[in-house]
Amino acid sequence: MSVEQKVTYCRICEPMCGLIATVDNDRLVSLRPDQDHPLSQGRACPKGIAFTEVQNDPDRVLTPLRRQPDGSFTPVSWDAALDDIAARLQRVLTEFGGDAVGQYFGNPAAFGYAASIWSGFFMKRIGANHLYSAGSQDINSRYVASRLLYGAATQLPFPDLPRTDFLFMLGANPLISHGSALRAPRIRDDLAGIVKRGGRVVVVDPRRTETAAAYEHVAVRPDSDAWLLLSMLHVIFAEHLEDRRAIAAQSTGVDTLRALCADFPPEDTAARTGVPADVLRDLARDFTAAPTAVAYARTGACLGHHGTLVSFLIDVLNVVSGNLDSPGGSLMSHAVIPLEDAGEKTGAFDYDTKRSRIGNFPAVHNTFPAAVMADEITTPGPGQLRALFVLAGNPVLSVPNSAALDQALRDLDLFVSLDFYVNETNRHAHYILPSTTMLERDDLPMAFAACCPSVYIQSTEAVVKPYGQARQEWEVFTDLADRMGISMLATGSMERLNPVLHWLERRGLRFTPRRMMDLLLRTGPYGDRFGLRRRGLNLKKLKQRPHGIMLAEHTPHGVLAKVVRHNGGKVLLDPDQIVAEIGRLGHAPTTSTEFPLLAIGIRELKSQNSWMHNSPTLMKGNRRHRARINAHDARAAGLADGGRVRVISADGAVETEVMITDEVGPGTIAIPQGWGHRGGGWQLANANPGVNVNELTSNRVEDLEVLAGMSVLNGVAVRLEAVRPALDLAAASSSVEST
Ligand SMILES: Nc1nc2c(c(=O)[nH]1)N[C@H]1C(S)=C(S)[C@@H](COP(=O)(O)OP(=O)(O)OC[C@H]3O[C@@H](n4cnc5c(=O)[nH]c(N)nc54)[C@H](O)[C@@H]3O)O[C@H]1N2
Ligand SMILES: Nc1nc2c(c(=O)[nH]1)N[C@H]1C(S)=C(S)[C@@H](COP(=O)(O)OP(=O)(O)OC[C@H]3O[C@@H](n4cnc5c(=O)[nH]c(N)nc54)[C@H](O)[C@@H]3O)O[C@H]1N2
Ligand code: SF4
Ligand SMILES: [Mo]
Repeated sequence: MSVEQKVTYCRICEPMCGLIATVDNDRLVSLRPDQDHPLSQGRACPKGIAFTEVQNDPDRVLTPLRRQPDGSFTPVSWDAALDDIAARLQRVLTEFGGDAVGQYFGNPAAFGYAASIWSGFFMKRIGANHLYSAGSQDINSRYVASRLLYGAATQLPFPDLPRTDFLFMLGANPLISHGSALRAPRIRDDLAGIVKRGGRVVVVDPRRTETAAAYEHVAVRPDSDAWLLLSMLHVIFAEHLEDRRAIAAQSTGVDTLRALCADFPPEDTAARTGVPADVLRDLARDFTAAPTAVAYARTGACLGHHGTLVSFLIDVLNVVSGNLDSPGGSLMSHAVIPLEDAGEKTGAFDYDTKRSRIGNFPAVHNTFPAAVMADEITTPGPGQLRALFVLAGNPVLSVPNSAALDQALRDLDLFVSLDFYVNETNRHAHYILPSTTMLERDDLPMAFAACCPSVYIQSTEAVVKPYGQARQEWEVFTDLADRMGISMLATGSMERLNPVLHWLERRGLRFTPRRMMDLLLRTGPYGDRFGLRRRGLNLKKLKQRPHGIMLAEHTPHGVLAKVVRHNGGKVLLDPDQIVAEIGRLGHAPTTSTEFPLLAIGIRELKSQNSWMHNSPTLMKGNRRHRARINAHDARAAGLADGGRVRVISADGAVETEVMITDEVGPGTIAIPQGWGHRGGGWQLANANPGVNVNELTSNRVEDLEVLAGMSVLNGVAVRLEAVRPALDLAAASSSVEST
């Protein structure tokens, strides 16, 4: 076989940029941006290009591994691994039932349709009650806000970037993250375009981030956004700036909301938010006066003590200013493959239909807060978690109080990881099952692809065969079900598909994730309806157009009444949960004399959460873990730039390097997340480990956000201590000895 060029797309993060893979004899040689991709148009970031080094990483896990009593791993055959896992899982199920079994679903799993759907079916089939995901460290609060507002958790409004005149962005840094719950591969150009058209981009962030520095920055104190947004709404209502027609047409409950906002004049909240009242008043006036405007928020809004409320209020701003579901405002998410819609109908995205054993948190999408996972493992009694699958996750670095989880994982009767690295989490697993990379599987866009200002779809085939013995995750779950003598599809949400299953079976065909997606695509809004719509889509047609198909330049607006699932198609502005949450504001002081500063996280351009620190290209240039500290706080703690600091919270302490900067104001410290490596496998990452910021965060039930069980990862109260340089210590001890 000769060298080939294969068209594909990146699935590391949400823009899903187009890539061209150069492949030689089924080995990946390189990746480059796809000039012909309608959305990314020849753009990709360093991570996408460096994925070649992940694909070809000599540290990759390429055979099933079994952990030995001494903690080392030995290669075993797939048959040996799966036979043993099936038998042990069956034993746990027989003795304790599904209440003792669970899965943690990591972030990369959300980028492949097959793994997420099939693992979900498997867990449902065996009645696994302990489902967790990266979502409780990321976006579940946003989902709950949508559930309350629209009755549809997966309805995620997003900014119409190409047409807006005013982007009000809170807790997002898209010049580095490339956008989240938003698919805009050329977001740098989109933001520049707003200003070029005479519009404004305002960034509310405690740190003067790359995005804030490029546009207008409003520096806010960490974890105070709820007060800031309530004050903006206060001004809008008090000064009668609201769009009454839009409010009446689109929503119910405005009177209660207006009354609640009355208690938050900006003069009262300025001390907490750090935003002067006149700045905030001007912001409210300018936002409502702009011809079109949109409020958008991401993780910085979701990871504080009131993440659901903050996400909720962002959408409320869009409603009351007349900018929801309209061009240049916020558009309702719109999927070409209506997977979310199917899930909403079958209860896959339910809220609060059950509660966690530890902490009594409402299930979000049938998952509980990952923060309680450690206690679920170690707390005896009915429902104790004993068998856990971790699918594409590294919760020991990503979940609060990682030390507790790191310890608890050792107690599991069965711990299986599906991954291609030995990381900080699965080093405790009984088995690590080598998974395919994104380039070794076919794919179709999922979830956040529906948050795109244009309607676009692309499919990809695998560009290389699985290396070594790597297998797709969905096949592993099918294999396990076969070994356990169960049909994954027979029950629960799949019942509706039974006639299709039987039809396939009669023809000797197996129902696969791909067939399911084809079915959804063909019966969806752009589908060919099995020939009834001649120009409609099916997977075969997508395959013939590898750069994807642009279906409409602009995502439809004016769809609200159709997509809102409750309340006669109207947005609910005063759900009980939100009224109660506003009542809870203001009680807990976030800092104290013992812990006077607030810590927030940082995402870095050349990291992807915890899993790309083994790429030599991304780690070039003396990259290291450093905390960003204001000169004022550094001086108070006796810290020097380049020196070492000990950051101490009520829950733990980490030691890292000091970087003195005015990016953060006094009282705020910013620490990169995703570091603290000591996985068995990734050697380069281990050699430059950094520290795990989640040793500072809390998994105590009373410290989690109430409505979605979100981990509180921003606004963590800490104090700083100088770590004396080794030289000083030596000098000190020798002086002690000489006296
Ligand atoms: N303090 C703090 N903590 C945070 C955050 C924060 O801002 N601050 N952010 C949070 C956020 S937003 C997220 S999403 C979470 C992420 O948390 P996790 O999802 O738990 O962790 P990741 O670091 O993304 O690790 C993903 C793992 O999946 C593996 N992997 C990659 N691709 C594939 C694949 O195709 N198949 C399989 N089977 N495995 C694969 C990688 O090797 C890696 O081991 O972290 C959260 N934690
Ligand atoms: N290069 C790179 N890209 C990534 C990732 C990565 O690790 N590296 N991770 C991916 C993942 S999993 C996700 S979920 C997305 C996230 O996408 P984004 O949310 O856009 O990413 P962040 O850079 O974490 O932006 C959050 C911002 O919130 C700010 N912030 C912190 N606390 C507060 C607060 O209390 N109030 C306000 N208003 N702001 C606050 C932070 O300073 C930060 O600038 O990025 C994705 N893209
Ligand atoms: S921005 Fe995200 S999707 Fe695009 S190339 Fe980089 S990692 Fe891949
Ligand atoms: Mo995330």
